[in-house]
Amino acid sequence: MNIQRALTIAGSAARGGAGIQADLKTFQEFDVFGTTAVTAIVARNPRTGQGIFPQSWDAIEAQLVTIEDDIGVDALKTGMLFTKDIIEHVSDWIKQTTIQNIVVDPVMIGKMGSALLKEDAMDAMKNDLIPLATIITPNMPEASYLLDGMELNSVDDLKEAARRLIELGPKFVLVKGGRLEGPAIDVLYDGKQFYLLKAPRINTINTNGAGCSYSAAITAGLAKGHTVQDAVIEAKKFITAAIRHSLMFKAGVGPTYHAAYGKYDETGCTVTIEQV
Ligand code: PXL
Repeated sequence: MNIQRALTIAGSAARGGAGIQADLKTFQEFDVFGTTAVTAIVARNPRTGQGIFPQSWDAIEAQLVTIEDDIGVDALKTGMLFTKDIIEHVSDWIKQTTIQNIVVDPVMIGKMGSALLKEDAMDAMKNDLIPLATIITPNMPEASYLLDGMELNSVDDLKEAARRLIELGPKFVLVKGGRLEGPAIDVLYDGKQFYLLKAPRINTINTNGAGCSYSAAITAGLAKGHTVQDAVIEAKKFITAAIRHSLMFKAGVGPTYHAAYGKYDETGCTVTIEQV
């Protein structure tokens, strides 16, 4: 059987809705074989305090080498990398591979409030990792941090942020407008052309892991050889269904439901993509 392979280099989110766990569940939904390099273990709740346990570079490298030698990689994504040291090592590792499809989700703060990137790691994110990316997928706070505090309040601001972020060197920028009011609009930019992706807004607070899952869905599409535009449209439909059917268990911000698209949400949603 011929199946494409997607690697996630990210943190383990014990609650199951974000991080590595979200990525693997998403890869499975897209019929892509998922592999993982865990950068840190995150288990944060009111009783565990910060609850972040970074892994040594030796441990991360061992995972990457095993995956590279034994399985192979058609596309990879990065999620929580946490430290400058990990970002620098991961960037160096990517450079010595021939992997072409690289999704960088510049994870900074989790919806459960965890600081998932150290402050002194921002320069390495901007200068070492982002230039290697096929696409970066910041949400509004992340775009703002990457752009020295630029304020984002409108779709025009998302476009301006994308214009500035493309200067860092990725091939595509997807700035996600989830925090605006009205429909859920994301801006995709390739340095020449803007595409607006529009989906209905779903009113729920249970969106833990939505960004991880969205970027994992894009990674799966790229692994299958889809264009970036096609991968992003499909991923937007997937994440909209996952948010529409999001879950609430005992406490905290609930996770999105990765199995929703196409199973419990037959029609998905209408995502329009408009060249502007
Ligand atoms: O959703 C951001 C995120 C990324 N990675 C890990 C996380 C979270 C949020 O909870 O735990 C490991």
